[in-house]
Order: sequence, then C-alpha cells, then structure tokens
Amino acid sequence: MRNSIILKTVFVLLGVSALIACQEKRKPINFPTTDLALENMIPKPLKIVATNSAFGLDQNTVIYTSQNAQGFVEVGHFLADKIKDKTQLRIPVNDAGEGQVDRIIYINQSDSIDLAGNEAYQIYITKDSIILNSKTAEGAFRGIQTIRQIIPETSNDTLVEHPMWLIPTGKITDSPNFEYRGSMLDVARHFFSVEDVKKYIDILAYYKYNVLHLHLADDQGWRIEIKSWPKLTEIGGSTEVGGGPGGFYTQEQYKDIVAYASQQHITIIPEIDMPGHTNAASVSYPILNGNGKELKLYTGTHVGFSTFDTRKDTVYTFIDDVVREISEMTPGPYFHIGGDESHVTKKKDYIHFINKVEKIVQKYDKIMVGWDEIATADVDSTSVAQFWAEEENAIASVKKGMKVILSPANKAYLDMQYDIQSEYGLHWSGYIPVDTAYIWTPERLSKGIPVENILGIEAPLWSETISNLEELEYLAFPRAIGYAELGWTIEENRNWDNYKVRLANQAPYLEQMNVKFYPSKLIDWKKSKDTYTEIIKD
Ligand code: TNX
Repeated sequence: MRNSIILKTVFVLLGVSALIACQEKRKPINFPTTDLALENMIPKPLKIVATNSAFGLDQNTVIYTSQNAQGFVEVGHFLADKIKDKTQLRIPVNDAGEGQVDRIIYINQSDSIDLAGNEAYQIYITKDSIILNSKTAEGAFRGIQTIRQIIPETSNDTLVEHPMWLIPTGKITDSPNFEYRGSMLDVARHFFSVEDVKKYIDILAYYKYNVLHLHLADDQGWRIEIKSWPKLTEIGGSTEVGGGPGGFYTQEQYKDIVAYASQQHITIIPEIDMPGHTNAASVSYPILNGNGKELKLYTGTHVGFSTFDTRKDTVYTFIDDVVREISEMTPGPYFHIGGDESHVTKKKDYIHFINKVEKIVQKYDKIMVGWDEIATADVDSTSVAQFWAEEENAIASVKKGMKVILSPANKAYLDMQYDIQSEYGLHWSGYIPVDTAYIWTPERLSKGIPVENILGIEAPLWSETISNLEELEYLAFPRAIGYAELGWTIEENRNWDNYKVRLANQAPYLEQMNVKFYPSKLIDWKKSKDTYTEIIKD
C-alpha cells in the first residue's frame, strides 16, 4: 500500500515535471530556509516532518483534484476560493487553460491503509507540488484547512517578478483524536440569524470542527418552523431573553443552514429540549403543559420551572410530529432531546418520558443524544449522553455502554466569563480564562469515563447574556480554538506554551474574518500589518 502511494506520488510528480518542462525553462529560485514544524497550525497535526525549502504559491499554480471521487472537486474549489480571499490569486481548478503552470496542488482520493479513517489526510509539500491524500472528501476538507493555515499572510515580492506566498516544504500526517468535535449555539435564549450561524460555521470549519449543535427550543423561544404545529413559531418564536423580538428559522432556512454546514463537512445536530425548558412550546399549545400553572411568555433567565405533561398521549403525538419534521430535514445521525434540569417533573414521570421519546427518535432513524440526566432513565446503549454537570450521570451512562460527549461546564462552557471583568457571560461554574479552557485532559477527565466511551468534546455557547454576533464572538473566541485542539490533537502533542504562540498568530486570520475575539492578556497577540502601521503612524 505504502508503495502504491509512493508510486502514485511519483506518477503525479512526473506529470508535474512534464507540465513544467513544456514551459520555458525556469530560473532556479533561491528559496529561504523554512521549518514546517514551526508553522502556526491549530489543531496541531499528528506528525510533521520538515524538509526546509519552499513551495511558491503564485499566479502560475493550478489545483487539480480527483474527479470521479465524490466531493473532491468541490473541495478543490473551496480551497481556490479561500486562496483568493487571502492572497487575491485566482487559482484555476482542474483546468490550466492557456496560463503558465509552474506548480500544482493535487487533492487526491486514496485508499491507502496509511490513512486511518475518513478524516485522516497526508500532505506532501515539495518545491513543485503539494499533494494531499485522503480517503474521502471529508478528509480532504480537513486537509485543506491545514493548507490554508500555512499560506503566509504576506507574499514574498523579491524572489521572482511577481508575488509568491512561500509554503514550507515537508510532510504532514494527520487524523483526529476524537470523532466528534462540536460546538453548541443556543439560538433559543437569544435568536441568531442564518447569516450569523453561517459565519460561526466558517470559523469552526477552519479549526476542523465537525459538529454544530443548535439548541432550538427553550423556555424563552421556539426557533424552528413545524408545519403541523404552526403556533410554536407564531407564538413561541415571538420572544427572547430581555424582551427582544425573538425569531425563528423557516424550514427552508434550516435546510439552508444544514446544506451550508455540510459543504464544510459539519453535521448539524438539532436539539428540542424537553420535558423541562418547554415554556415557549406550552404557551403556544397549553395542552402540552404539565406544571399546572398559568402560562405566559417568558423573557427571564431562570431555569427548571416548566415541564410537559408526561402522561398525556397528545404530548407524544406532538413530539412525534416535531421529531419527524426535523429529522426529515436533518441528514446527520443525531437528534438531541435535551432532558436537562427538569426540576418540576417527577422522577418516575421523567424516566417514563425519556424512555418514550427515545423510541420516537429511533423510529425516525436517529441516535438520541441528551444532557447527562438522561442516564437516570432506562436508555439504550446506542444513545449518547452529554456530560455537563453530574459525573455520576456520566458514569451511569458508561455503565449502560453508552458513548459520552464531554462538555464539563467548568472547563468547556463558552458562556462562562473569562474573569470578573468580562463584559458578557455567567460564572455559575466558575471563570474560564483562555488557559483554563485549554489546560485539561478530556482523556482523563474522570476515572469512570474511559477513552473508549468518549465520543468527543463539545463546547456549548448558551446565550442568556449575548444578543448579537459581536457578543457571541467575544465569548466563543479564542476559547473555541483551544477546544478544537483538545478534540483533534493527541494528548502528547498538546502543550499550553506551544499552543499560546500558535494562538497568538491566529489574530491575522480572525481580523481578516472580522471576528471580534476577546483579546485575552494571557496571549501576546500578533499585530496585523495594518494595526502595526497605525501604531507606527501614531
Ligand atoms: C445550564 S447546560 C443549562 C442551560 C443554561 C446554562 C447556562 C444545561 C444542560 N443547562 O439551560 O443556559 O446552564 O450556563
């Protein structure tokens, strides 16, 4: 197998040399010495071997992709678009046209056994070519994020007569530590537009996340159109925390988010939180209500006061409709049923409810995910628990043979304040500065959660204190970048002192994307060229 990769590589290189030989003889370029291992990649790849020369990305570079393997051409175009955004270069894809071709980037489907799984990839960078091998388009997509990250911000304008972006040569072998690397966005407490969600997806994809979990319903708002129960959005969608206008996604908009995420190989996980956190649903359809109290729309931030009536058939007809409509629009394998903080649901009713809802979710071919409390019910080993608060529940899920997603609130909650001066966020589970967010070991979080049971990690962003994209970005970044590394990079390759330098160097990308990240003082942020010039002018 290894031989076949080498052969293939040689074949491609011969092709490149032939292409180049057709061109006028090039003058040898005197590349400066480089070190691929010192590049600021996040997450840090599994293995990097530097060969100390450079690939000059320039106007004479062309991208080629496998053309019969599903999704590879799209990955090639995605890379070309991002190169255009960063460098202004227009790199052709699978079509050299009349232009001069000096170098190629080849995105190649390979079945090599050296590629461990769908998301694994290898990149070979020489002076003449960049060859990216992966089994699937998903792996190729993760790999091109690495390529994007090692294209420098500025070009070298002296080596040849036109600008050239020097990429260090060497070999990268990479694959993820955990198969599930997610973030959650609470669009229920405050509503966020489709455009906001798309921008969040863009940044997550750059750091190799593969899941976005959307918290679509809570006491303060119902955010997804359900055609068979229209008042959910008419009434339940009309409020949010603080009394703002709320909002909801039409089914078309939800599908648009799902499709956008899938282009970036990110799976959307929809969550309808129940039987608690259901005030907005019960105000819309009072027949669902189980707390016996008068119902009104709620714009505060208390939790634990609402519940569905777990003994009424209509409630399960309702849930069946909701799960069916949402599942039909959701290609991903998971459906999240919440299940947290049902403080006014009696224990036996809660267990009865979760057991019934699990069957509904399975009927629509989805895997049920729930917050760790679901482990107190009689759930199946195929369901997944999301550990946020009670270690005891997480351990109970492991005993049931379930997989666990790690979201410990004192480490992984993006809505916790960085410190006492933070403008937004809560601190019920403590303050989470940028180092605390990074310096923990999911693999050894609890003796009762062995690595085999860890599906991955997820960083939830609850939105009680944030109401627009700028505030969202303040809480999410830079911490979400650290969680990306905890999810992707193996423990022995993670190191705070090394990470914080790479993080400092994310500033130009975040600025280019106009992300209003929190400029933590723990990080010696790299100044972008513009800021630098301004400082000099001052
Ligand atoms: C706890 S985490 C909650 C949410 C809140 C969050 C605020 C979880 C399953 N429940 O309802 O928004 O704390 O940090």
